[in-house]
Amino acid sequence: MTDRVIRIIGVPIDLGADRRGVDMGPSAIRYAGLNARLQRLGWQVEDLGNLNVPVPETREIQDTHLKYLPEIAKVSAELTETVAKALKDGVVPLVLGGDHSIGIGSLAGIAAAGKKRGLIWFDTHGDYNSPQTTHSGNIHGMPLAVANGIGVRELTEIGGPGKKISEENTVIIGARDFDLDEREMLHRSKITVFTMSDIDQLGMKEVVSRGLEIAGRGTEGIHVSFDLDVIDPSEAPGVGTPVAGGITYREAHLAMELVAESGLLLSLDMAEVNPILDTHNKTAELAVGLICSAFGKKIF
Ligand code: B3U
Ligand code: MN
Ligand code: MN
Repeated sequence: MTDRVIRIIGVPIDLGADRRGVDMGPSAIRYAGLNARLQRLGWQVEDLGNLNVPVPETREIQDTHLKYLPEIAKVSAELTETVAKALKDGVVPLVLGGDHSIGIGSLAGIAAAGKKRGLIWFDTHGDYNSPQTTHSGNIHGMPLAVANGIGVRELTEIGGPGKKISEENTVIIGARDFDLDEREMLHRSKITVFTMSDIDQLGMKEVVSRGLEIAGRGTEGIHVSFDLDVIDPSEAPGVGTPVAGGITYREAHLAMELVAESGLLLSLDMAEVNPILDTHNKTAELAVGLICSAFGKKIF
């Protein structure tokens, strides 16, 4: 693995979420020792620093169904180019959020680079809202829908027209909180959803194995987009929107270890770390631990 390079791309954005604080996620994750820990695993690390993201105080909300749309569209377009370039350069993009609107640029970048990849989306939420179904108007509740061509053109056409994911190769794991119409839309899609109930019944190992099989079928590999709020708030308190009943610390690591073992992982997002709600950087440290597990760290 020593010849392989991870390129870190920080996106300090909280415009897609109601609560301020996730803009500090990239800083907290780096502070938790990300770069050195990846190097110790034998990776070469190139840290690009952070993309330029405006702060909400300097902007006004124009559309309450799509808060900060122009700003998020601009950041997403820049992220799209940065991810596409990383893939063309043959390195592994690691995108640090920031709120989960970062998924728009990551997936558009992968598609723009001409890669057919499966997707595993670890999240409490479906992130499958449209401007019509959203209750919050927050774009971090929409990135998966946007990637599937649902929503306004300012977002869906970033990186070129058309869908950025293949529904048949897309899997959500850990879901437990949907908006009603969002749930309906997901039911109508070909996206596979493994809820917390599925994890309770089947176990994380089986759920991730099935997920990898679905995401890996006929693709060159997979992208993993990991929203830290999928983990139970008792173990990951520092997230934008904590919801009780999440996966455990060990289940999260098991999932990442299985992803690493599959050899399919080609790019990764880590989203929604909120240092303001965290205790002693616990959630950011967990994020780094999970990134390391995904990139090959073994206990023994
Ligand atoms: N579905 C809700 C809640 C939510 C989505 N993503 C997060 N929260 N982090 C919404 O606002 O769309
Ligand atoms: Mn999310
Ligand atoms: Mn979430």
